[in-house]
Amino acid sequence: MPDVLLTHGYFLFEDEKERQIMKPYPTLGLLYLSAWLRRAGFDVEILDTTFARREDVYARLDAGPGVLGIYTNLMTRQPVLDLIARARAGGWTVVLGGPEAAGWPAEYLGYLGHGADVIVEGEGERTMAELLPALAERGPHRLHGLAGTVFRDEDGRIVHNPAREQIDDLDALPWPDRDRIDLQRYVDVWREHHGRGSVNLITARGCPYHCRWCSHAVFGFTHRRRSPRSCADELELIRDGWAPDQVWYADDVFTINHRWLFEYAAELERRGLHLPFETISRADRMMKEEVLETLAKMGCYRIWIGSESGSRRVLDAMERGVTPEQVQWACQAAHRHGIEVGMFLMWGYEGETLDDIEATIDHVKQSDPEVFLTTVAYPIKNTAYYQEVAGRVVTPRAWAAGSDRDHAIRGRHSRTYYKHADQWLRQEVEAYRLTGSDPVRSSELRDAAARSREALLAAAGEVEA
Ligand code: B12
Ligand code: SF4
Repeated sequence: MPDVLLTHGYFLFEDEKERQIMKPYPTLGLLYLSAWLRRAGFDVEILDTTFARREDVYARLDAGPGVLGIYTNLMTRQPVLDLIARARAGGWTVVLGGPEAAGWPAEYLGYLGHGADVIVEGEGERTMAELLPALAERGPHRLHGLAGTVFRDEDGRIVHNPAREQIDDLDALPWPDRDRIDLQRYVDVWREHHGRGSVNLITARGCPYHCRWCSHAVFGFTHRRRSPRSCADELELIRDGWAPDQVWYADDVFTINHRWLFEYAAELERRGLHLPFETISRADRMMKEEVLETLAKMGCYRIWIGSESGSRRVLDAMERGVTPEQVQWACQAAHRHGIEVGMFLMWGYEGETLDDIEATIDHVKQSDPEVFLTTVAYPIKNTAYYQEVAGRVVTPRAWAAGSDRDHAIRGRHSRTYYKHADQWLRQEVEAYRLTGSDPVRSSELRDAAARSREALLAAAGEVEA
């Protein structure tokens, strides 16, 4: 039996939508954790659920108890709860980490009266390395003083230990244990479905910005970077080990530090290391031609920009710190350098009016992204947005059956309203794009957009629960 079995609750084949998207990546957090613990001398096994069936995972759990560590995020609550129940029934000690469990400690520790034993808040590496021997010596109910943990004492009371200090020097971290899972399968799935195999890596941890709806549960508001050399070394290892056609830098804001970006680009060039990639950033951290030029040279073929709204008023309410004009400039600059733009948009943030929706539609036309994804705002536990609307948050399902994504906000427009907003946006933008090339289709789409707008107005009286 290993000292710890690490797993997560993401089952790709169980989720119809995820199967359609078919862009799986392994959970880097677990791979980092494994690498750190193994270097410290622990025996670690990873049970990667992405391509697994539940029965196989249950069979592994039934094979004998030990310490089970589970990564949690807001999409995997139900499978994680099932894993906890199964593991506890089989005598496992269950430790949870990741952004979700930290937001709901009482629920995860108390689920059905036999929830998880310990929750690790924040970075997992150092906490877990202390926790494993502590569990062996003291058991799960006497962990007082073990920084970064939440647990139940012998009387069932929840004890929050002090926060764990973060790792200053990210270069001191061993690289993620990619060879302990079947990473090739991820690359192959990507290649089969999208023509290009892809691997994820991160060059930094944490984001110092304060967008009110964004979860900072793991890294707080810090920002720490790895050295360009270390990142380039890891990229070489990825290239040599799995030969992907591209990579995805899963950073929060890839272009946050321009000096680092230029140094990293120079390092890659010096080594002749050129792997196409996509990544995400903020428009205000892209406001230099040189940044886009550098990204293009490095192989960036698509940049995702968190645009959220075309209304300055709404962006200010979100404390986003970016203007629509900056986003438009960044999109145009990306296009000038042959980089595609992906855009994230959010409907229904506090205070959004019909004028703001119109502004967003206009903004998307001006920005002209190749792809844009929309979502209706949902307050994630422990964010500033959640605190602001907490009194109006309605959960349509029992906690164990839902997720933070289901959170409705009493008094806000209905989902139908936002569905019409979405159609209106898509039709209007497509009509605009086709104005010159296909005027007939463009005019049909404009009519459809007008009907969507009317449908939205008709639904304006309906509100969420
Ligand atoms: C990359 C990413 C994605 C990728 C893929 C995820 C993947 N498999 O890599 C994609 C684009 C698909 C994605 C989608 C979504 N994501 Co996302 N994503 C991220 C992002 C930017 C990086 C994840 C990462 O690699 N982090 C680096 C590693 C090192 O950190 P870590 O995973 O947190 O692990 C550390 C600790 O958590 C802890 N730890 C982790 N596991 C364990 C286990 C144990 C036992 C222990 C003790 C400790 C521990 O130790 C690790 C090392 O220190 C994070 C933000 C972030 N910076 O972390 C958001 C984030 C995880 N995503 C988030 C959200 C909301 C989503 C979506 C719901 C968005 C949407 N509207 O669709 C979807 C859900 C998708 C899904 N099916 O799960 C939220 C989650 C909030 C929450 N409370 O759960 C985050 C935190 C973003 C945010 N700031 O709000 N995401
Ligand atoms: S949304 Fe992006 S920029 Fe804003 S706080 Fe979150 S990670 Fe940082």
